Amino acid sequence: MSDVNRYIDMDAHAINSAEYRDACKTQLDTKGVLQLDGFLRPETLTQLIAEADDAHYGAYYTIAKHNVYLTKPNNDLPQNHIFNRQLSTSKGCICTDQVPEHSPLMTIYNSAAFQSFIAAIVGEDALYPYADPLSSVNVHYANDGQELNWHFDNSEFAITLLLQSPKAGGDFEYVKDLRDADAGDMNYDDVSAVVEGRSPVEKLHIDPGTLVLFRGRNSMHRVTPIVGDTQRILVVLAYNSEPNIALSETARQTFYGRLG
Ligand SMILES: O=C(O)CCC(=O)C(=O)O
Ligand SMILES: [Fe+2]
Repeated sequence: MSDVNRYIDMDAHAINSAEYRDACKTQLDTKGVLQLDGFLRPETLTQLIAEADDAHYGAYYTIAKHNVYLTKPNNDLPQNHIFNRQLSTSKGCICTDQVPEHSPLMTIYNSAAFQSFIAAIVGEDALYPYADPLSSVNVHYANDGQELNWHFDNSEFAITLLLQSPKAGGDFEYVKDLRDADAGDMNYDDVSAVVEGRSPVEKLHIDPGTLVLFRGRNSMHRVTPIVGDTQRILVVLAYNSEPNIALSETARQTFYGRLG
């Protein structure tokens, strides 16, 4: 059994099969999200939760104010314009250099089979890790009352692995293709309607062990406030389509509280 097959349930998820890759790509393209239930084997999940619990003492917690576009305010627009509306996000995070070297997370992240599977689905020739020591593999922790507010990601796509669900709340909600970043279309009206709760959104029902891949650059998303004393724990695996790219110093300082 290959190393990665020890951790990923490759009977249920034939990541090396062209047919399976096609089906996953179709799901991502039509729904904006690919959800693979039971991606991690149960033993892997148990091990990863234990590792995440052990590393939690070193988590960096932030409360950030941001607009949905994750940009600076524009003083030419009114303060109450959706572009300038400040939302609040709070969570804790550990970085790649705090994940144990022999963790299944690193094996999965560095696996040629896994990278080739993801590249095929998102339509890239190859994927590369971040050049800085922090940004490739992150573990997020969210406690009672904490939430990840509405936003569009800077990166084209994101991969998450849910390790632990809270008792209630902590739901991933999204609206597919709400803007067109490349065309410069911010879609203020529809974005306002979603943020103000006037427009329907999609909600994912995810159990621990599930892989989610989504195109967050144009699909606005959030995680609703956690309810209860069980932490939501989630892994984010991040790649670039070019080698030697580091996350910006501003972003590292904001999200991780350090540069390296
Ligand atoms: O916590 C999640 O499920 C989503 C994470 C996310 O949107 C992000 O890190 O930008
Ligand atoms: Fe996001």
